[in-house]
Amino acid sequence: MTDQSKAPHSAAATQPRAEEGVTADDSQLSRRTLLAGTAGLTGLTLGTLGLAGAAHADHEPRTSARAHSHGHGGHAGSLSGRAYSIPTLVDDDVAHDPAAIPGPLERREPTTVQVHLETVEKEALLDSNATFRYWTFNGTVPGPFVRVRVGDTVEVTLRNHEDSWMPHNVDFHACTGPGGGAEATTCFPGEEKSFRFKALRPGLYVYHCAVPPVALHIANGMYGMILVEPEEGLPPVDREFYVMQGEIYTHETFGSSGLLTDDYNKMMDEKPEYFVLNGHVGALTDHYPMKAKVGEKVRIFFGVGGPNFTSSFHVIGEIFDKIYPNGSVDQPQKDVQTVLVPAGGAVITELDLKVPGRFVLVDHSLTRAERGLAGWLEVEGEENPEIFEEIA
Ligand SMILES: [Cu+2]
Repeated sequence: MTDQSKAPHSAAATQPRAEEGVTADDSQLSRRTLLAGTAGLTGLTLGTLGLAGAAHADHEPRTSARAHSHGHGGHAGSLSGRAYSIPTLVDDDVAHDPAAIPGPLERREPTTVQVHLETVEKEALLDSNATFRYWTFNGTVPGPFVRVRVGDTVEVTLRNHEDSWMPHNVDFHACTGPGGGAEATTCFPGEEKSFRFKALRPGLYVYHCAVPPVALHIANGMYGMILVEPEEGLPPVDREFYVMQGEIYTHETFGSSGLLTDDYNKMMDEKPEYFVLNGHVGALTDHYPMKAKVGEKVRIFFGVGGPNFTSSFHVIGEIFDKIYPNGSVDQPQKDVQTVLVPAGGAVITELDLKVPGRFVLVDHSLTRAERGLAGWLEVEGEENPEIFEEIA
C-alpha cells in the first residue's frame, strides 16, 4: 500500500505553500506584476505573443513584458490600461505550481493507493488587485495531481474543512461506479468520508466536486487530475508539468478591484469574466512560469476543469511533437499545432525543445487571453540559428 499523502508533492504536501519558498515579499513583487503576461498580449497580435518571449526570456521577463504592455497602448478596458502598483489585498494564493507533481511510478505491480483530499474554501488572489473566495481541493487550483497505475485500488478519503460554508464531494472520471464517488463522499463541513475504486483504464482523467450546482463548485476552483499510468508507464521525459484551465464567473466585471463574488446568473448564461490557468490571472506567467532547457523533452498534462468552455490548447512558437488525444494513452498523434480539450477532459502533450525563448501557453480562442488566460514556458539554452534566426 502506498500513501500519496506522504509523497513529496502529494495532496497533503501541496497545501502549505508558504513553506515552499514563496515569501511574502516574493509574492507581493510577483502580484504587482502578475498582469505582465497577459498585458503583453494586449493588442492580440501573434507577433506580440511570440516575440515577447523569444527576445526576452534570458533577460528580465517581468520588465520586458511590462514594457510591452505600455508599448501597445490599447483599447478602453484592455489590460494595458491597468495599474500595476495596487497593493496586494490578501497574502494567500491558490495557484498550483505546475512543476510540483509526483514523478513517474517505479513499481510495475498494482497496489492500493491512499488519496487524501480536503476541501478548503479560502479568499485568495484572483488578479493583482482582486481576490475571490475559492472553493478548492487541498487549498490549490487545480487540486493535487494524483498518480496511480492501472490496476491499482484507489482509496479516497475526503474531508470537508470545518470552516467551509458549503458541502463538497469528489467525482473521479477515472472511477467506474455511481457518480465517480460523488454520493459516497458528500460531506458537510467538518465531515469525512471514504470510498475506493479500481483504476481499470489507463489515461489522464479529471476529478471535480459534484455537489449541485455542480458548475458553480467547479467554476469556483474544485477540479484536478489523476493520471492512471499504463502497465509499462509513459515514456521517459526530462520534465513534466501540470496545467488546468478554468473560467470564473464574477458579479463584478473583469478587472474590478477588491473581493469579487461569484455570479450564478452569469454562469447560467455561460458568460465568464475570467479565464485562468492554474487558478488565477498570472499564475503561470509571473508567478510560476514553467522552466526548461534547450534539448529537453517536456510533457504537459493539460486538463479543462471548465465548467463550460472547450479549450483550443496551443503553445505559441511550438508544435506538439506528440499528443495523447483526450488523455487516452492508446493512440498518440504526432505533429499537432492546436488540440481541442473539452470541459471535463484532458490531453497529454510533449514538446522537444529546440530553441530558447519564452513560449506562451494559450487557449487559441484568444479573446480569453484578454480575460486572463496565459502561461509561460521559458526555455534557456544555446541559440539554434539553423531552426530559428532573426534576420536584420
Ligand atoms: Cu464543492
